[in-house]
Amino acid sequence: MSTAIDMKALMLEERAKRRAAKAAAAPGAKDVEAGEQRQQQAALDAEGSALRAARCAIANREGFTLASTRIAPQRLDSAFYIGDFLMAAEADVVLRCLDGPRYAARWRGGGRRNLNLGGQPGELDIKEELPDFALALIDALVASGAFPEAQRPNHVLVNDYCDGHSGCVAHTDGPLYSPRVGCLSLGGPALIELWDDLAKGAREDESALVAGMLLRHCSLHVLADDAYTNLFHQIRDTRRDVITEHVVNQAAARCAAGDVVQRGERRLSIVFVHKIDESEDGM
Ligand SMILES: O=C(O)CCC(=O)C(=O)O
Repeated sequence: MSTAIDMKALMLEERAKRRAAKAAAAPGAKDVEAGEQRQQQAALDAEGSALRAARCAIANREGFTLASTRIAPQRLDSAFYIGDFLMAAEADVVLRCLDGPRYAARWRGGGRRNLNLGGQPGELDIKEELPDFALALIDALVASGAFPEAQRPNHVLVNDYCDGHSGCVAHTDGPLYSPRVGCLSLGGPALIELWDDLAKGAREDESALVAGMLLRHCSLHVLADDAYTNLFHQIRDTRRDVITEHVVNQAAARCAAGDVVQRGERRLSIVFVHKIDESEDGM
């Protein structure tokens, strides 16, 4: 048996150990990517906080009243359309925050994908704090009178219609929420229709079509009380919306009967509601 030390083998072994230690210490591609995403998210969070600190334009506008944006008398006295609820730069911040790394894995769906902020609709006790960019919008909704303080929105659903044609079937937003929904539109335009009879709506019987509203970039529409509870809203699956005399916000949305309005490549709606918890519904 030889007891001589194999110096070459020892040296090779030592080199291999050093190489392994160096590789373990060097950040891998995944770590670099995670680090970059953390930095990007921190920058977006700062933008969201700045948006909140600055208060959105609408919240600062003197003399603004929600009543002045009511779209029509009678059945629609509880529906409102505000064409310039946000400034374009404010909308950009909101879009960037929604497109940031924090939510990348949370979007669900395809042509119309969605994201819940503030827990799931059925969860009455709020499980998730809302981010600053959403709180900035909520502050503006309350400051503008779109929501009373007692019904401050605590749940946000974001729809991203990213295929240029998807819509949503006729529905009401249901009894889980206070009877008031505020919906901020970003991106391309779309026509929303309000029907007072679901079956007639499905048959396209226009006697049940109460109104249409063209929803433009940066606009807010609010459906409250009767319009929230009793009217069904839908957005057609189409690439072009036809403006008819039923469209009641023509002046505010800069359109006229007979126009055909092309959808954009992408439209987002940010839907604000106040989930009613047990202490509020008396159960
Ligand atoms: O996209 C919209 O403007 C409407 C969305 C909607 O009705 C909903 O998410 O319940």
